[in-house]
Amino acid sequence: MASLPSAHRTLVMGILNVTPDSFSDGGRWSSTEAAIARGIELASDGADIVDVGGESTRPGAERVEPGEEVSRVLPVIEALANEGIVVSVDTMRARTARAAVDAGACLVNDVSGGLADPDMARVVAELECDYVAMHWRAHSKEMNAHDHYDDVLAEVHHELLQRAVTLQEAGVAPERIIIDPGLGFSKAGDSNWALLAGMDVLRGLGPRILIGASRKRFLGATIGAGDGSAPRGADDRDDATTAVTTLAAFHGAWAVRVHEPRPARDAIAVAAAWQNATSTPE
Ligand code: PMM
Repeated sequence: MASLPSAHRTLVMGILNVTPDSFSDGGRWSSTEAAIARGIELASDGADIVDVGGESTRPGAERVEPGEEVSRVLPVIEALANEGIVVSVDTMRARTARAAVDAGACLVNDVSGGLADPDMARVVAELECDYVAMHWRAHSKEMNAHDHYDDVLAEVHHELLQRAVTLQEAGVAPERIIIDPGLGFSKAGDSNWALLAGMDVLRGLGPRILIGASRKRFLGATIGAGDGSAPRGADDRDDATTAVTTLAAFHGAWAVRVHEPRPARDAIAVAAAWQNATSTPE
């Protein structure tokens, strides 16, 4: 199995949705050939990891049949892994995770943090692979009904801690777990900013934090609404995404999950240069 690159800087996870209906790139890479070509392009644009998903998680999305999910992602994962590309699988299903790791994926990215499939924790423990535990409360159809918090940072921290404990009880090694606050998943507008600002608190759960802000709605609301204008559409949120990447890298994120790796790599280089100059004055 390929392994994750070492993290001497914030890593870039490139998004590859092999779906007809994801919110920003749905349908663009839904054929196997187009998806493989895009995966190779993501890697040559600077993605350290290519994250292959076969099920849309946009709010309101219907679930895809397990067999359909596997047939979307497996040939793509196999082809990219054969090219020497480091691949993760974006799935909530233990069976898909196992098939993906057998096909060459080295990281399971589970937006449900193990809540959607009771077999996930055990299977990940058996596979001995790295695992992203994202904060999640409900499937896409109901997620917006679960976005109330009295103290979003404290509650997300608490719920992620519960996930980490359950995963470890099932045998997942603590150093395998990557924590993700789940921006946009049962989170309305400002809750996302509170979680980004609280990254240091979340790091108490584990040293590796993954941030997935790319093109998300809360960015569109922030950059569009400031002057009273309408929120920006998903196709006009890349500069805001890059701004988040810069700040996330500056604050020590392990990785960012993005649609466009090139500006992310530039942002990470800038943040690192700033940080190095700050910590080692001449
Ligand atoms: N967001 C989406 C899908 N998968 N995985 C992780 N770990 N973190 C995220 O924030 C995340 C994810 C939804 O975004 P997309 O439709 O652009 O992939």
